[in-house]
Amino acid sequence: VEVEETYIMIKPDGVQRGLVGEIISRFEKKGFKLTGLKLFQCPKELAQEHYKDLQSKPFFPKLIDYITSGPVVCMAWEGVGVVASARKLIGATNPLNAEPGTIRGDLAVQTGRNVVHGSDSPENGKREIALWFKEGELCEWAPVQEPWLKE
Ligand code: YYY
Ligand code: MG
Repeated sequence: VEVEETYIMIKPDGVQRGLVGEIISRFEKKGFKLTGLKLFQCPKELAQEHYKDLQSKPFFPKLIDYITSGPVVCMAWEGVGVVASARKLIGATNPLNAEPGTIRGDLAVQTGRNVVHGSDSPENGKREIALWFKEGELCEWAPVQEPWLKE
């Protein structure tokens, strides 16, 4: 498994419910590297571009209203196998099917209020980070804990 990048976003319900610290800490404690972080009010056009693969779904308009209903927390995370691992930490799309111990399993009840987004492939990780972050908003840095995370 390679070093990958993933785009993680705390959705407006996660921000409104005061879950920002709790959600960030799950990725931080796991040992992934944070390379980008901001609070952001997302314009409609960006939400539509982000979810363009779901354009034809009946829930698309509702999804766009939800994502643009308040500030979101945009994050870029880096690490070995981070894309699939972050999806595991997040849990199933429908929080009622998400395992206890996952973010959605522990903190949410409805698909339309599932508190967090995670990229579904390394390609989409790169695409989404480029979409949500500008040049200069990402940091390349070496965490001091690195030798204690990698053999
Ligand atoms: O990647 P993930 O967020 O787990 O699910 P997707 O199938 O990519 O759908 C994106 C987003 O759309 C989901 O997090 C909530 C919303 N949604 C919905 O409101 N109703 C559905 N039946 C399916 C998805
Ligand atoms: Mg998805």
